[in-house]
Amino acid sequence: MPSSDDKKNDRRSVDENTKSKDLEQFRESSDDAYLTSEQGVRVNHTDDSLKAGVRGPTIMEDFHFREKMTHFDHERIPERVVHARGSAAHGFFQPYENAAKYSKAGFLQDPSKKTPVFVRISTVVGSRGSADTVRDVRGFSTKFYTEEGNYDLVGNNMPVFFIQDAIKFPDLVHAIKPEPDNETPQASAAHDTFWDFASLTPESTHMLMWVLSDRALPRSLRMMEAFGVHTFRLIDADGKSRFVKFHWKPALGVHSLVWDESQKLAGKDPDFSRKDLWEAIENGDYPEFELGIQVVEEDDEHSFDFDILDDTKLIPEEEVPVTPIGKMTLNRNPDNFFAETEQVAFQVGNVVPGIDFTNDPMLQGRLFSYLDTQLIRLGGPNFNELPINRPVADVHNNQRDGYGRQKINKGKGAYLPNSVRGGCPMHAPENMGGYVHHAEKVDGHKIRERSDSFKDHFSQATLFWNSMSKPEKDHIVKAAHFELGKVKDKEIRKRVIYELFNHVDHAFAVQIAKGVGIDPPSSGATKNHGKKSPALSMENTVKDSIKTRKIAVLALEGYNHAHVSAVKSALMKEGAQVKIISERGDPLQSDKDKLEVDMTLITTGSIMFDAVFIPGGKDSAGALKKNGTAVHFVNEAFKHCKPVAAMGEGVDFLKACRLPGIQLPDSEKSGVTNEKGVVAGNPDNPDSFIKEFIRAIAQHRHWDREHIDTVPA
Ligand code: HDE
Repeated sequence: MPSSDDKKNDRRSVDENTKSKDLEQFRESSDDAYLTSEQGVRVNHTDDSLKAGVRGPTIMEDFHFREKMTHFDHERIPERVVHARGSAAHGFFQPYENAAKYSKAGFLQDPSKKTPVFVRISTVVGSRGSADTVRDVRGFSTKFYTEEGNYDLVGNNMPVFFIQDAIKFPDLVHAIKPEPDNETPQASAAHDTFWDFASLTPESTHMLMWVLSDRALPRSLRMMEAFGVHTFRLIDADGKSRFVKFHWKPALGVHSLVWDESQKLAGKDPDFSRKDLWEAIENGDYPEFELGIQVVEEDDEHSFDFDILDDTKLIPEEEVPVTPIGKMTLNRNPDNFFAETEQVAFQVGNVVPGIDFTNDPMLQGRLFSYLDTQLIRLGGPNFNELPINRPVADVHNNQRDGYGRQKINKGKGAYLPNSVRGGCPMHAPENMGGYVHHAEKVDGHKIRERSDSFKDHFSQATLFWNSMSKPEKDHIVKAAHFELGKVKDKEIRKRVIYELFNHVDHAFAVQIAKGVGIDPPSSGATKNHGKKSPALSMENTVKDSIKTRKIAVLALEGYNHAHVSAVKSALMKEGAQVKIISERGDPLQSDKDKLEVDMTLITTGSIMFDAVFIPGGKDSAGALKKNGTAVHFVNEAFKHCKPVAAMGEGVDFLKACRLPGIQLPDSEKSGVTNEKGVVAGNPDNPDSFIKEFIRAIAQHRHWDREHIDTVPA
C-alpha cells in the first residue's frame, strides 16, 4: 500500500508552465527546413501534381497529391451544437489563502501554487463563423489542470438559465437556433420560434430579463462576470458538504456595448471580442478574474424563498456575500486555434475530490450531455488524449483502443481484478486521493414531475427589474422592442407581454406593449414586491480605471503635436491604448514633428473605441470640419454616450459637429469644461484637461445624454 508521501511524489509537481511544457512534444518544431509527407519523407515539389506529360492526366501513383488532398478533405469536424463560436486563452489560477475550511481540493490549498488553466469564452447561438457582438449569453469554461486531475467549471456570464430541467434543452436550442426551413436568422433570438417557446415557458422569464439587458452585450470578454450557475457542493477533509455558487469577477469591472454599436460591429468587425482578448494578452494586459464563492451550510438549504436546486434562481449577494478565494490570470494566447480552442472538450462531470454535484436537474442532465457531445464532435472516446485535454496528473486505467488511440499500453492486463499486473492499477482509497461521491441520502418515487418549490417563475425576474438603474431599464425595454418587433406572429408577441412580462412589472409590460403594437394589459398580473439587489446592476461596477480602454485621436495634417503627445502619454500611463486616426496612412506633419498613423477613417469607426480626442491645430481642425466621416465619427461616439474631448481649435471642430444639448466654450478661453462627458479645454491648462478626460473615460458611458435622439449618426 503506498504511503501518503508516495501520494505526494506520485503526482507531478505542477506550476503555471507545466501544461505548456507538457505540450512541447506536440508542438511543431521551428527548425523544420524541409517539407515532408506525413511519413516524414522529404517532398521535392508541391506545386504541380504528377502527370503523364505536361498536359496529360494526373497519375494515381502521386502519393503526395493524394495524401495532401485527403487530409484537406477531412479538415473539418462538427462545430459545437451550441457555443460554436469561441475564443480561448491559457493562464493560471492561484488561491488567496488555504481554502481547506470549505474544500479539500488540492488546487485550493496553497497560495503559492499556480494551477494552469485553459479558458474558452463563447457566444451560444451563432455558428462558428458568426459575429462576436450579437445579443447573447456568453459561455465561460475553465479547465483547471490540477495535480489531482482536470476540473472543468463550465459556466456562463449570466447566473441563471432559461429552463429548469435538462430534458427541455433540445427544445430550447431548436427554438432559438435559426428556423429550420430557411435557416434564418443567424445568431439571434429575435424571431418567432424562440419567443413562441419562451412565451409558453414561464420559467424562462428571469433569464429573458438578463438576455434583454446590457449583460448580453459585453464590451469585452475581459469585462464580464461569469457564474457556475448551478448550486454545487464543496467537500472538506472531514467529508462535510456545503452548498456553493461559483462567481468570476473581472478586475476591470463589468462594461457593455450599446445595441446600435453591437449591430454595427457585427458588420464592421465581426471578430471584435476575439481580437480584443487576443490583443490584450499580446500587449501584456493580462485579463484577471477573481474566483468567489457563496457558501450555504447544508442546514440552511431550505431557508430561502426559492429552491437552491432551481437554476432559474440566483442567491442575492446581499443575502449570501461572495467570498473571494483566488484569482485567475490569462497570460498566453493559444498557438493553434483548431488544436486548442476547437478541440478542447469541457465536461461538467470533470471534478476533483473536494468538489461535488447537487440534484439540480439541469446539472444532472449536463453530466450526461458533455461527454456524449465530445464523442461525436471529436470522433470517439480518445479525445482526452488530445494535447489540450490531457491532464497533468498521470492517467492509468483499463480503457483501451478506439479511433485515434495514442497511448501505447503495455502488457496483457486490461481488466480488474487481475493478477497478471499484480492487481494494478489499484483502487485509490479516499486517503490516497480517490474520488468518493458525497454520500447524500436519496429516497423517492420514480416520477416525471417538477417540484412545487420550482414553480415561482417571476419573483426574481422582478428583483432583477427593480435592481436596474434607469438607463439599464430603458435598454431592456428597447431590447424587447427590437426582439419582439422581429416576431411576425402577433399572438406570440401578446403572449410574451401578458403571460410573462406583465407578471414581472405592469409598467414594464405596458412600455413593451406600446412599442410592438399590442394593446397594453389594463392591470398587472402579479404585484411587484418592490425588493432590490444592488449587486445585479452594472451601475455599481468598478469605474475608477481606464486600463486597456481604447482612445481614438482624430488628427489631420497640421495637428498640434504638443496636445497629442501630452494626452497620449498621460492616457497610456494610465494603461489605456491610444490610436491615431487620420484620412490616409502616411505619417502626419505637425507644427513641430511627425506622427505615425495607426488607422485610417476608412478602416475603422468610433464603434471600435471607448472615447475620442480631437487635438488643436488650425489646419487639422479646419479640415476635419469638412470631412463627413470625421464628423460622423464624433457624432456616433456621442450618440453611444462615449467620452468626447477636444483641445484648442479641436473645440471649434466639435462645435461644427453640433452635438445637441452641449454648450461648448470659446476655444480661446482658458479653463476646462465637462458637460455630460464632453470635455473641452484650452491648452493653457493641459493637466486639468487630462484629469477631466480620464475621469470621463473611467465612467465608460455617459447615459445622461442618451435621449438626445437628434444626433445624426
Ligand atoms: Fe451547455 N452544452 N448545456 N450550458 N455549455 C455545451 O458541450 C448542455 C448549460 C456551456 O467552451 C455542449 O462541448 C445541456 C448551462 C458552455 O467548449 C453540450 C444543458 C450552462 C459551453 C451542452 C446545457 C452551459 C457549453 C455543446 C441543459 C451554464 C461551451 C458543445 C442541461 C452553466 C463549452 C460542448 C466550450 C456547451 C449541453 C445548459 C454552459 C451540447 C444539455 C446551464 C460554457 O454538451
